[in-house]
Amino acid sequence: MSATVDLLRYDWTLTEIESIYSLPLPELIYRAQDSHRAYHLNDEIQGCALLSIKTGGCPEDCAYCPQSAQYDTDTQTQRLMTVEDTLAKAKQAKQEGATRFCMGAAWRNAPDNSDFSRVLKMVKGVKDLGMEACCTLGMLTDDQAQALAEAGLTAYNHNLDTSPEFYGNIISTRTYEDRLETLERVRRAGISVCCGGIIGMGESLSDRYRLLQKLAERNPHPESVPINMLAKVEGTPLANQPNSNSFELVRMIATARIMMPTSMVRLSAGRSSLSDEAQALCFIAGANSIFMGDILLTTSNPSTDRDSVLLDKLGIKLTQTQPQP
Ligand code: SAM
Ligand code: DTB
Ligand code: SF4
Repeated sequence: MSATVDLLRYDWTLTEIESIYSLPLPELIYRAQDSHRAYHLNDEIQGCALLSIKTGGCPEDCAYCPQSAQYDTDTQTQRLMTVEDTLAKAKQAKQEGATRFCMGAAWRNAPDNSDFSRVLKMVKGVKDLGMEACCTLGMLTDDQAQALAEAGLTAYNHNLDTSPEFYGNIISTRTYEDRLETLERVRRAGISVCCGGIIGMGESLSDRYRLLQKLAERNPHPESVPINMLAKVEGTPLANQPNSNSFELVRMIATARIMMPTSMVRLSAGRSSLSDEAQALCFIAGANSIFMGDILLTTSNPSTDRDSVLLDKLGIKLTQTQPQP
């Protein structure tokens, strides 16, 4: 372990976080690299695939989300996919180099009916392919978390999205506390936690520091921290937000990397609006995972071909083996 990487910390103060985030960029990158190299390979990132298994018609009002039934977007509502179609997508993703398969459903909470049993079958099937299986289905009960664990689920994605203070500007239909409870249930069931947030929703710098503080105060840290840049979608209340600048994303990633050095930091939504150079900076700042494939859940993402050209140019390869989550 590098001398400058101390034991993991859960008590970062806002002043400390601010002073890291606002370092001169070369110094910030230097420190992020130091943390990154202590726990991760520098020439490898994980390829993940994302599939929307149930699309649109969601009763929640998350202001960023094209799948909320409360906004008039172009998203076509689709019922839960079949196990067979889902596993065909997972196989294809594996062939394209993904080692983790994430299934997203536009639900307020996971249902207690045959749809949930179907999701359990999907999880088992993905694991049988030798891939990590991740789900994001909204809020969970203890029993549902336990059932997902028994089906072999590797990780559950449930984001804090932003600071507790800004949260109410973005979502009114469920509370920050609800989210923390689901995260607790996931942890108690022994499933690894994937939890991150979004930048570019009109939040202040302090809101970003608070988000990072709330993520890093969790003990253990979330094993996986997706950092999303808002994908602006026509019809959502955030459609006309100004573009965030890619250096802010780089700073967010680097700060997350320094505060949670052992976690996977995932460069998630927003990649299609980044230049090759900005993506390279994100990897140098400690991002070690991307979503592969033309679409995320409903919005666009760079093609696998474009990604492989970029990774070749950077001398970075996709992880071949299943890393620990
Ligand atoms: N309905 C479930 C839930 O919200 O927990 C799961 C799916 S939801 C789409 C998963 C996450 O995707 C959200 O918490 C949010 O962080 C992210 N997300 C959704 N729409 C986004 C957008 N337009 N831009 C960036 N991130 C987005
Ligand atoms: C996460 O933090 N980002 C992914 C994953 N978790 C589920 C979702 C991004 C969604 C972007 C908007 C869309 O494509 O609909
Ligand atoms: Fe529904 Fe999830 Fe979209 Fe919120 S983010 S509206 S809960 S699908």
